[in-house]
Amino acid sequence: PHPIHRRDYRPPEFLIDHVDLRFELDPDRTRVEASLQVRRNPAATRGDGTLRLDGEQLDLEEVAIDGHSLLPAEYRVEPDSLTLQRVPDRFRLDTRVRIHPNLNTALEGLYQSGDMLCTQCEAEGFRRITYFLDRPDVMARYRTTLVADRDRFPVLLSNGNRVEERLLEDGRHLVSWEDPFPKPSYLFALIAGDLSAIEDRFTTASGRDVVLQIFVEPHNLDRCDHAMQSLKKAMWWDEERFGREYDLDVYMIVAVSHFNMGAMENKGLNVFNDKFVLARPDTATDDDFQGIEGVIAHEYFHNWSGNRITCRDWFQLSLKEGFTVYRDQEFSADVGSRGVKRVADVRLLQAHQFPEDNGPMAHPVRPDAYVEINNFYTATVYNKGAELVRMQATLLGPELFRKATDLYFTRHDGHAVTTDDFVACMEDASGRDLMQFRRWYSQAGTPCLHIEATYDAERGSYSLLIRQEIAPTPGEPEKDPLHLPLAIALLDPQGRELALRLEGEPNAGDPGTRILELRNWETRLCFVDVPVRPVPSLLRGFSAPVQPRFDYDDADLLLLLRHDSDGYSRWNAARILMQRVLSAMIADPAAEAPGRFVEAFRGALTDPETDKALLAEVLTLPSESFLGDQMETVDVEGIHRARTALKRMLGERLAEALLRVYLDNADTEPYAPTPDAIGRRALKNLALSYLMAAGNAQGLALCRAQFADGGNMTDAIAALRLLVDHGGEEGPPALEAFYRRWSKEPLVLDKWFSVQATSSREGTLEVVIGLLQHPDFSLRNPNRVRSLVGAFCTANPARFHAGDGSGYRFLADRVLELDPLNPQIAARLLKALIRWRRYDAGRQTLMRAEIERILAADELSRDTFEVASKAVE
Ligand code: HT7
Ligand code: ZN
Repeated sequence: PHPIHRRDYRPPEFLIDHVDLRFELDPDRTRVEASLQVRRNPAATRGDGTLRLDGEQLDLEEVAIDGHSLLPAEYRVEPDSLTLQRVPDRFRLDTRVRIHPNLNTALEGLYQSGDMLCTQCEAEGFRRITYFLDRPDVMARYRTTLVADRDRFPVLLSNGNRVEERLLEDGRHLVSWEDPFPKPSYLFALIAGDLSAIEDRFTTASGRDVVLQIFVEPHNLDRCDHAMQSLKKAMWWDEERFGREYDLDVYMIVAVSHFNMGAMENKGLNVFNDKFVLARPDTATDDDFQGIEGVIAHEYFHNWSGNRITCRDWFQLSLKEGFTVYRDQEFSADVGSRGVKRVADVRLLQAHQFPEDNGPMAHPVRPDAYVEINNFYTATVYNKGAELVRMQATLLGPELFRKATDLYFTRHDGHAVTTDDFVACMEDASGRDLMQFRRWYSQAGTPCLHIEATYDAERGSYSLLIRQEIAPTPGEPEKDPLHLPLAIALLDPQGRELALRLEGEPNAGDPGTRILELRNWETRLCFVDVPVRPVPSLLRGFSAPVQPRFDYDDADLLLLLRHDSDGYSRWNAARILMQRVLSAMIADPAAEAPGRFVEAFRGALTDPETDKALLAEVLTLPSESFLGDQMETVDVEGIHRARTALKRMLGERLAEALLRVYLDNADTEPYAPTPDAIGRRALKNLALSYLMAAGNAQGLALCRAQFADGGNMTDAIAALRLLVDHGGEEGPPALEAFYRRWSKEPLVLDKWFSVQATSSREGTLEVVIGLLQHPDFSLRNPNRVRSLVGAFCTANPARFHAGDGSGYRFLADRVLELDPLNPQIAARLLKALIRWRRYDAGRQTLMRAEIERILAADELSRDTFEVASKAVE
C-alpha cells in the first residue's frame, strides 16, 4: 500500500450538488440507488473529463448518465473505483448497487448491529454504500428514501427532516428524509430498527423549537435520562459560551452495540456506541456517567466545529477534532470542577499522547502522510490538537479568543477548510502574529522545558533560564523552537502568590499568574523586587503540552502540594514526590518510603479544604506505564514491585486515617452523579484500595460489605476489582455472583471481563485465554474485544510484558485473527507492541519477532500493515 501525501492535495475536478438515495434495506442484500447531480468544479484545473468515483465492496448493477444506461464497455470498475470517461460538464449520474450488511464485520459503511442496520461513514465508509466522490471537500444536499419491512424495521432514520412516510403495497414501508445543509459524505447516516425513543424539547436562544430524541432498544429505555440531560446542558452551554445555536428541527441520537469508536456526529442523527448513552446508577459507574456527558457534548459541538465547517482533507482532521475536544473539555470544566477536569485531561495527554510522540508512529497534529486514515484518529490529532487550541486561547485571552471563534464560524460557514484557516482567524481577530505558532501543527514531538532559577537575595531578583529541547522524531531529525505560553506564579514561604515585575517594567502587577511567551531555544528572564527566595509554580494549568524539568527541593514540592491554588501544580508536585520515592524503591528493593513523605500524604489525605475529587487525583500513585515512560529502559518487574510495596506501606502506616476517610465519605444520600458525590466516592474507594493493598482486616470487611451491598456500580465494581486482586478465597465467588446478576447486561459484562483482564495476579493471562472461549466473548464486538484483549494489553503492564513473551504472543495471535474481520480494531490493538525499543534486549527481541510474524501474514489490511511496518522501520 502507498502513502497519501498532504502536498498532493488538489481541489476536486467535479462537484456533486445534490444526492438522491434510495435504499431497499435487507441485512442480506440491500439495494442502493443513487442519483447524483454532478458538475465540473470551476475552481479546479480542467482535466480530460474523466470522472473517477470511489467505491469498495459494491456489486454494481447499473450506471446511467442523464437517463441513458451505459454498456459495461463505457465504464471501468476496479476494486476501489468506478471510472467514466469524457463525461459532460453537468449531468445526472444514476447508479444501482447491492451491498451485504450482515457480512460487514469491519463496521464501516452499512452494517448490522444486533437486530439493527446502521452506518458509519467517517472517514471513508460512504464508498462502501455507493459510488461517490468520498472526500470531505465535496459537500452536497441529500435526500434519502428508506424502504424496509415494517415489522422488522419499524423505525427508519436519516439526516435532516422527515418529509414523507407511507406504506407500500407489498407491506413494506417507506420513509424519506431531507437534509437542507450541504454536507460531506462522511456525515451521512441511516438507521433501521425496532427502536423506542425518549423525547424532550429545547428552545434555542432565537426561539427555534427543537425536538430531541434518543433511540434505543426498548429494554434500554430506562437508562437514557442522563444522556438527555447532558444534551440539553451542552446545547445551552454552546449558546452561552460560543454563541452557537442548533439549526434543524430535530436532533436524534441512536445507541448501537457494535461500534468501532465512541460516537459519530452525523448531521442531525448522531450514532453512539451504547456505552456512551446508557446509564443507570446500578449499571454504570461515575466514569461512565461523566463519559456520557462529555461524549454527548462532543458530538453535539461538532454540529458547528465539524459539520457546518468541515475539513478540506483528512490531514486537517484536527481542525474539527482538536477544536471540538477543546470545546468539550471547557464544557466539562464549566459544569463540573475546572481544576479536576484539567488534571484528568493532562493525565490522559501524558498517558497516551506523550508516548505516541515518542514512538514510531509519532506524527504532527497535521500529519503529512498516511497509508490508512483510520490510523490517525490519535491522541495527537485529538488531544494535542486541543492543547494547540487552548494555547491560542491563552495567548489571545478570553475576549479576543471569542472574537476569533466568532470570525471563524462566520467566515467559513458551509465550507471545508484547513487548520491554517483556523489560525488565520485567530490572527485576524486579534492582530497577533501566529506565524511561528503554526509550527505546532507541522512538527511532531513533545518539547522538554529545562528551567533553572537563581535567587539573588541582595538584589531581590529572581532569574530564570528556560531552554527548549525537542528530540528528533521519525522523518524529522531537525526541530525548530516553538512559540508557547508559560503560565507562572512565585509563591512566598507561606505559599502566598507574590506580585510580579519583570526587569524593565514600570510597575508590579497584581499577585497571581503571569503568562510568559517563549519563542527561542533559550529565554532569560529576571523578576525584580522579589523579597524572599520564592518557590516557582510552573506551567500553571498545564499551559502548554510540554515536559517541564525543574530541580525542585522536596520542601518546595511539599509547599506547592499544600498551598498552590493551581490544581495541576498541586497534583504535579505530588506526582514528582511519589516518583522520587518510587525511583528509590525501584533502585533498592529494601528502600522504604521516607517518614516526611508519609506525613505529607497523611496531611493531604486529611485536608478538609480541598475538593475531594482533586484529592483523589493527588493521592493516586503514578501508573506503572507512566513510571515506565520516565525511565531510560522500562524496568517492568522493578516498577510493579516498588509500586505494590509503596501502596502496601502507605496502607499500613496510614490505616487509621484511611479508615476515617472511608467512613467519612460513605454515601448517605441516594446515588447521584454530581461532582461532589463523585469526588467523595473516588476518595473513599482510593482509601479502600490502600487498605486492601495492606491486607487490612477492617478494609477487607468493608470491601466485602460494599460489594454485597452493590447499591451503585461505582462502588460495586471498585470492590470487585479489589477482591479479585486480593486473591485467595475472595475473587472467584465475587466474580461468580457478579456474573449471575449481570449476565444479560452487555455493558456490565464488559466490566466483568475487564476486571479479570487487569488483575495484577499471576496467572491472569491464562484466565484471559480461558475467557476467549467464554460464550459471552466475541471478536465481532469491539466493546468486548477492548474489555478483554485491550484491557489486558494496555492496562496490565506487569502481565502483558511478562518476560517470557507470552503476552506479546497472545496479542499478535489476536491481531491476526481480528485483522480480516475488523482491521481498525486490529490495528489499534497492535499499537500496544510498537514501542518495543523502550524495553530491555530480551523483550525487544520478543516484541519485534511478534510484529515480524504479523507482517509475514498474507493479505494484511492497510491499517495493520501501516502500524506494523512503521514499528520496525
Ligand atoms: N468523528 C468521529 C470519528 C469516528 C470514527 C472514525 C473512524 C472510524 C470510526 C469512527 N467512529 C467515529 C468521532 C468523534 O471524534 O466525534
Ligand atoms: Zn470528534
